[in-house]
Amino acid sequence: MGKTNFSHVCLHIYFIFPDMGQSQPKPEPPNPIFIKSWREIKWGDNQADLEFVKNYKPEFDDQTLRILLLGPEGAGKSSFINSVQSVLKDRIYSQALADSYSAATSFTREYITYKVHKEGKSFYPFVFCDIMGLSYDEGILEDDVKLALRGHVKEGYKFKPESHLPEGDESYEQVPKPKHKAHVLVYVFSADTVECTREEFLKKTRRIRLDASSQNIAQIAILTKIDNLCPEMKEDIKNVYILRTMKETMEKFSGELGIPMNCIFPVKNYHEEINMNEDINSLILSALKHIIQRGDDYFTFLHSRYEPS
Ligand SMILES: Nc1nc2c(ncn2[C@@H]2O[C@H](COP(=O)(O)OP(=O)(O)OP(=O)(O)O)[C@@H](O)[C@H]2O)c(=O)[nH]1
Ligand SMILES: [Mg+2]
Repeated sequence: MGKTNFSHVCLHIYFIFPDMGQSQPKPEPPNPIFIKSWREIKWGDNQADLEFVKNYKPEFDDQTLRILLLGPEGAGKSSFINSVQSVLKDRIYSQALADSYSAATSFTREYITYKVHKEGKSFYPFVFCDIMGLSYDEGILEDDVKLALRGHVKEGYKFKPESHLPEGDESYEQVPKPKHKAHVLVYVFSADTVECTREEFLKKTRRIRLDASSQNIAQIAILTKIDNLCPEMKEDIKNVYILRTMKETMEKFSGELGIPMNCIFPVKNYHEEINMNEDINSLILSALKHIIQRGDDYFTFLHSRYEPS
């Protein structure tokens, strides 16, 4: 009794001043919200990308890039078409009807091709084909997507979830012209539901992907609704390439559909805004530029193929 217990005193001091003595490196939290920026984007500086799109001309005369959008019901396909038009017109534009009611069934049912107006009587050399949404049980049939890719579906055809467009139907194009075939297939998925995409649905999409690949059609994916992914993104979409959750979502999507990461582009569509926003434009233009470049590569491929005489 009365003796000072040295180790007891040290322990006491340690609890009061835990950092005393040699400083320990602080361990990283296991799942940091932010990571190192991994894709370069010049926020708000859109002039170069805008010029690229405005000056784009296919090398081979008379060609128009046909961009077919495919994705789940309510993923934002029609909204993406509107967003592209808005960026190019520099004002909110909504030609393709988007639905704000529910995503239970596809709002877009017809096969509609949207030209993008440039100035005067001229149009951009690319068009967007909006089709009915894909679903694991209803929605557009896999066979109808394959027909659309090959240019067999005539403008205005109303897709039926119960039966595919039969050969001989008045909406069936017997001998499609090359310009009616899809040159780029764009998968449109909503970033906030990628996690819960059902296996049946993924299988269907993978089969379509294989079919498109067998025809060498260029393929790109866009992930919409990034603003719904997490509060940090809602606050500022410039966080897109530093948020861990966004990268993980893209990696998951890439793994499940076999689409390389450098073909996946996160976007936020214009859906509630009444004014243009340069950051939203940056992401839309980044996606659009890559869609055009991929499509153009496909044109080059078509023209450089060896044709036995
Ligand atoms: N928060 C948010 N909502 C979006 C975004 N894009 C689209 N939406 C909303 O999502 C809903 C569905 O959008 P649509 O463009 O109609 O989707 P769709 O893929 O064309 O749907 P279907 O034609 O039914 O297959 C609408 O209420 C849009 O306003 C986005 O980037 N962020
Ligand atoms: Mg639609």
